[in-house]
Parts: sequence; C-alpha cells; structure tokens
Amino acid sequence: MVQTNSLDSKPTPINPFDLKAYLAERRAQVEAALDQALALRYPETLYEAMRYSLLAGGKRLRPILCLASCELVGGSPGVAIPTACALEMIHTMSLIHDDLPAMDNDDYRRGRLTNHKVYGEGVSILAGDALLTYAFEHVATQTQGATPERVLRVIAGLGKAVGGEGLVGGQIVDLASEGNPDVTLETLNYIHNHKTAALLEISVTSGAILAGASEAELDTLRQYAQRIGLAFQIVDDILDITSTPETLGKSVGKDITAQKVTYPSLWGLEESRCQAEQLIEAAKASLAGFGELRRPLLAIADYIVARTY
Ligand code: GRG
Repeated sequence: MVQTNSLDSKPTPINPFDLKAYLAERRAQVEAALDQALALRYPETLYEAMRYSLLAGGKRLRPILCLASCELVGGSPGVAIPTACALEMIHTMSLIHDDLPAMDNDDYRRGRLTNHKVYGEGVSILAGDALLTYAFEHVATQTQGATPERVLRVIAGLGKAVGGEGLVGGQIVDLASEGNPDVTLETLNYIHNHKTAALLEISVTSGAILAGASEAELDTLRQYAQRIGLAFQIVDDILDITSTPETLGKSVGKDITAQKVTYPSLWGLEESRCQAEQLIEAAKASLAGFGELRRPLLAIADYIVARTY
C-alpha cells in the first residue's frame, strides 16, 4: 500500500537485498517462459529468426520490472508472466528493427551477429512483425488470474507504449534528428522518453495493474518508471563512449560516428553521470510510501546507474 506520495518523505530503513540472486532467479524464470512461449514450428525460418534474437540473452530488465511491480502490490508473479514475456518480445523486435540498415545499421547485438546479418533483411522485418503481434496475442490468451478489465488495460497500455505515442514516435524523431548538431535537450528528451522510457513505464505499471494496484499506486510507479527510464538512456549514452564491444555485446562509439546529439555531447560525461544519479535517487524516493516489498525496485534502480552493459 502507498502510505504517502511525497517525494520529500523519508524512506523507512529496509533490510539489505541480494540483487544478484534476485536477478539470476528472475532471469531464469523469464528465459524458461520465453522458450516455452515460442516453440519452433512451421514456417521454421521465421520461428528460428524470432527465437535467435529472443533467446539471445540480454538483461531481461523489462520483464523483471514487470514481475517486481506485480509483487510490490501483493500480486503473485504467475499472473504477470505472459505480460513479462510480451514485453521482452516487443523489446526484442524493436532491437531487430533498430539494427536494420534502414535504421541504425548494426552488425552485432547481444554478443552475436544481428538478426538481418544471419537471416537477411526480409526475414528480419517479418520476424520483428511476428514477435510484435504475438506479444499481444500472448497477453490476451495466456494471462490467468486477472480480471478481463485489467488484461485489457495492459493490452491498451502496451499498444500506446509501442506506437506513435511511444517507441515508433521516438524512433522517427530520432531518425529525423540524425546529422543535426542543433538538436535541443527538449527534442533529446522527447526521443528518449518515447524510445526508451515508454516501454520501461508500461513494464513497471503492467505488473501492478494485473495485481490490482490502486490509481495512487500506479501514479507513483509511473513517476518511478519515468525517472529510471531517462536515467537508463543517459547511462546507455555514456556506455557508448566508455565501454567496449566485448562488454556491451554490440558496437560502441556509434553516436559519435553518426554525429548524434546525446546527453554526454550536451552535458559532458561527468554531468551526465550526475544527472543519471539524481534521477535514480528521485526514482527511489518516489517509492517511499511502499514497504519492504519495494526492495527489488530500489535495487534495480541502483543497478541501472551502476551497470556496465
Ligand atoms: C516497436 C513497432 C516498433 C518498431 C520499432 C526501431 C524502433 C521502432 C524503435 C527503436 C527502439 C530502441 C531500440 C530503443 C533503444 C532502447 C534501448 C536503450 C535498448 C537497449 O536495451 P537493453 O540495454 O538491452 O536493456 P538488452 O539487450 O540488455 O535487453
């Protein structure tokens, strides 16, 4: 239950939390559910391409956030597993399409060749399309233990997060901004609030919706999600400069090569880190009204800013 909505309220002390063990357990649960959700079948080339990217690892942050917020408001994770899988399907399809020559034109993702490098562009586009549509089907047909109203609300939220008011909207402004050195902070925020934060927001709220969260609880979670969402992208921009392909599992230095305006290009590395840390502190503070069950979401917020890949 939310006890207060105030950002200024002092969080009650909570016991230490083993995030590493928590993430490992949740990742294993998500991997098994994804594998089961998308069996290899006819036409094999399509399903092979879908499974190639979906089961290629990755942090599984979005499904884990969904499961954690479900538990935060007292739900059992089982009710949110199909939605958790759907979030990863949508995220994966966005990576497949983002890597295409018409978009970011990348050769590596999650430590292996990108989908179109293995299967060709036509198959990749279709594999992305099939993952996207299957995600919605999966939530609609596989969710058990939630009212139809809650499932419908999640499906509507997913649609909004993915379309013109979400990922696609952010991506098109990103494409239009390429090569323009005068992109403002406002435009940069628009791009990443849509491309990155929108999916993180529905990841956090969907689990809570399925578990029957109140509107006040959802407002609080939305605030948490928007803050970690922007922090996540700032860290992403920093890692593109400071990390290596081996650590990230994808090309680095792409933003500089493409002369893209990023948070570090506007603020510098140190200020970008500082802004990300402030957002994470604010995100954690917004959960002050929740009890011990907020521990995973607090630890995940810290992980977002401390992550190395
Ligand atoms: C969604 C219909 C539809 C089309 C796609 C291409 C596109 C439109 C949008 C681009 C979205 C995109 C790739 C945003 C970047 C988000 C981001 C920071 C991804 C990296 O996420 P991680 O680090 O990756 O969580 P892993 O591999 O760990 O899952």
